[in-house]
Amino acid sequence: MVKIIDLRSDTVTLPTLTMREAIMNAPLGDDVYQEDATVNELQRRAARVMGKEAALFLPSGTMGNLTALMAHTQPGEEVILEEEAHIYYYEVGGLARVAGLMPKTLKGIRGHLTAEIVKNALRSENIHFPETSLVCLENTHNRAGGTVMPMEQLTELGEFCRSAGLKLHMDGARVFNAVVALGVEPREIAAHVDSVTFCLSKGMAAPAGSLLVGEEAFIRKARKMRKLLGGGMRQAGVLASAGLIALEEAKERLERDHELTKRLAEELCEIPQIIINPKDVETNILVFQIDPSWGKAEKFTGILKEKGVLSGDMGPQTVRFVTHYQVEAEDIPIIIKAVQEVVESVRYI
Ligand code: TLP
Repeated sequence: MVKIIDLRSDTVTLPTLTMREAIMNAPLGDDVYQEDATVNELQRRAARVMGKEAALFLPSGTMGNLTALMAHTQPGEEVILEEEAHIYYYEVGGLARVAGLMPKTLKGIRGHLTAEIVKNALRSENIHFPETSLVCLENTHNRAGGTVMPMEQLTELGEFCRSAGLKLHMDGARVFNAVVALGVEPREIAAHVDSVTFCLSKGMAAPAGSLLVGEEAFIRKARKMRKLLGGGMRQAGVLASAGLIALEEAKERLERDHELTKRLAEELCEIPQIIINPKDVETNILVFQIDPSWGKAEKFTGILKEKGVLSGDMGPQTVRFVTHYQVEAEDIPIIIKAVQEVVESVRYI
């Protein structure tokens, strides 16, 4: 049987053996009463790791972001986001439909906003304008290709938002990839923002769950918003137990994922019709272009799938490969060979 190599996303990761054991043995309770010892422990740990006062466990990154938006704002306010931010692009418009917010999108540098970009977009006080109350960042940035926000840029933006009275939320679904790539502590990143969401279910390999961290009063509000959204889970320690393991185990694994992605990029750039600069690859997401003379990304991913490699198309010419726990070093030559065959196959079609 041919092994399927799934590069569609790091969300496809399966839990490790230690996680499965932890799930079996987790002390449980009703988390809506805040009586699940494992959830409480995970929340304490997440807050400590991020250097914030409190944390809240949620079923998904999408709900974590929406909960944060609702806890930071009032309906009718304006929120500033990068134009390809996951919150804007991939969260079903929840910010408008559910939170009642008006998005203002700005183009970042490799997905990342700067203090200057935000400053130039702010409008003066005027009876005609909505209140702008929140700025959202994404670190690492998914659609930009797993790019890491440079620390200096983050520091400046954090300072600017504080001085302008704007709250700053980070969609840190893959913030641990940024931590590993930058060689910093998570709290050094979190220190510049009011809140961060991070996912346990991507490169961290837990089956489900995200955390939202911030100040105590903010998290209290967020807990109510999570309930409103239907995210108050009961014996959620079943999931949180795997999350606790993820926090301990993930760092080494993410480092390896980044190395594999780099190797993939270095080999892919040798293949005619594939446009990628390996220097642009910073973490576990690899975004590349297919030369239009070859055909469309959709055709490329379709033929690649027949060869046992699953990937995603992100635009007419854009393909995404994501490495993760279930991708092995020995898969790299298999992936490269499959891509070579796909590129060459077109001549015969
Ligand atoms: N991203 C998924 C898809 O939704 C596109 C993926 O395969 O990459 N923020 C960022 C930056 C994300 O990449 C994702 C998931 C989320 C939030 C949402 O997390 P979940 O899937 O847990 O709701």
